[in-house]
Amino acid sequence: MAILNSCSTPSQQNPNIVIIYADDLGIGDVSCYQSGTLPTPGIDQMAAEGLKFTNGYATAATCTPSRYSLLTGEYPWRNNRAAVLAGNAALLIDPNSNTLPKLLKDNGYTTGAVGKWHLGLGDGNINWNAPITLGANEVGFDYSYIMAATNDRVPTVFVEDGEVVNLDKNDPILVDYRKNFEGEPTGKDNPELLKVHPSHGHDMSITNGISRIGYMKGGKSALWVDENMADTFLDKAKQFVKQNQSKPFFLFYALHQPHVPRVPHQRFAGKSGMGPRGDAILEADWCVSEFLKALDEFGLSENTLVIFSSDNGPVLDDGYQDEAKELLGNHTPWGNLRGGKYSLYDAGTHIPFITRWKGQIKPGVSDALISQVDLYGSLAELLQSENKRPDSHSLFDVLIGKSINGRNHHVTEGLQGRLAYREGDWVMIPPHKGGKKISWGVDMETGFSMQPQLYNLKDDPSQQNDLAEEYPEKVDQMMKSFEAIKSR
Ligand code: NG6
Ligand code: CA
Repeated sequence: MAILNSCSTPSQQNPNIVIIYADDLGIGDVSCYQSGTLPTPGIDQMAAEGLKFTNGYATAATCTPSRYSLLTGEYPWRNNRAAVLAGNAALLIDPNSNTLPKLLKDNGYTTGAVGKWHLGLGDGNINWNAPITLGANEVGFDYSYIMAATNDRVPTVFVEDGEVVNLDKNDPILVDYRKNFEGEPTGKDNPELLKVHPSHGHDMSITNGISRIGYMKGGKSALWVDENMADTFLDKAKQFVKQNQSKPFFLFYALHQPHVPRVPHQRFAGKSGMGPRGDAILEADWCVSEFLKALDEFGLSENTLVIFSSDNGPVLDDGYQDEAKELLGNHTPWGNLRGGKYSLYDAGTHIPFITRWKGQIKPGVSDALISQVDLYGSLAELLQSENKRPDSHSLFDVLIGKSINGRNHHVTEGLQGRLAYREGDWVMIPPHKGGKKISWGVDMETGFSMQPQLYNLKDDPSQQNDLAEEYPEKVDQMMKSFEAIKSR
């Protein structure tokens, strides 16, 4: 792989790798993809200095499966446990499997994970009051500072290298996803204790005036304050870079915004005019900008490949009354695409995807089809290591803008493991049983239909014209290719 400048010497170290990964951020939420409504100057600047992909994909329209793919290079539906996990679910990634952080570690990188995890911890019977021996560190991260699951799930604590941060051993944490602990308040029974109210679900244990999914008791000194979460993760991310700046490092910096509950710091509250969802995006954008500033200050921007993306598409009401829909105005988080989080339509997985490596990536736009599942194979290519993951294509030249030959097909996952298949500009959604709209409070199309659907994204990015009846041979051909990939 010829990635070195003519002035580089062969002994130059490999670039640092940083993945900044937003949570539920839509392609239309980023102003370099769709300008005019919500300004994201930090992400825009990264795009202006790097490569903006117009066909970048997550593998799934929900979090856990997308993260699984990104960190393993394997499609999530090959692992039947890769679904949205509870906060007490066991570690999803097999510690003996090939992972992106292990690949980098094996090639001399120091590896770190900061932010949202949502890939399970422990063996399914986790004791939060003892060192957790199955987690981020066991799948290849030398350092981890993570939220246990999601910001709307208990336990509402951070875990650093397998230990709950600030835990008082005399106030142990108990977690249960089926029943409450006697005498503990819940959002359902004690709405008077809430500052943010649920719209659906999210009415169980209360932390920081916000009820969550799941029940917990204890751990008072360890509970997070949502308003400070962005600052905490940013500090930890910067610290990791500072401490490891003299050797190659890999950082997975997983932002928690704009996933619910959207509770940004006071500095951002009310700033977007779109309510907490817009404010949380401004905060996320600020985090990106501050992080990139830190890279500059450490003199690392010319030696660091930064990849920015989101785990799935956008959603408005995802379970809290935060006026995301009411205050949206003309803003369209899904851009001109159909669907969003949970959906098999394009906006479920067609997300912002930007790479920046100053001095190496020529600023521009790439229309190449690329998926987060390709990061494993592409970085293996950079490191001249074997790509041990057949789902992951080796697209390093595409990632850095030296080639526009991306993948020509991609499988995406919606709700309940249901899949869609893209090939070139075509998307074929096989027949799936189930309602056309999500059955709980989220206003979102599932993409399910008993008939196969066929769309041409080039002519019809909004997926308004189902061409399946007009092109039955195309449906057949795509169904065969899709089945072949699935059974590989
Ligand atoms: C759903 C939650 C939603 C969100 C999602 C996972 C309810 C009613 N809804 O079950 O709020 O947490 O799971 O989001 O509980 S993800 O981005 O982590 O996949
Ligand atoms: Ca998500």
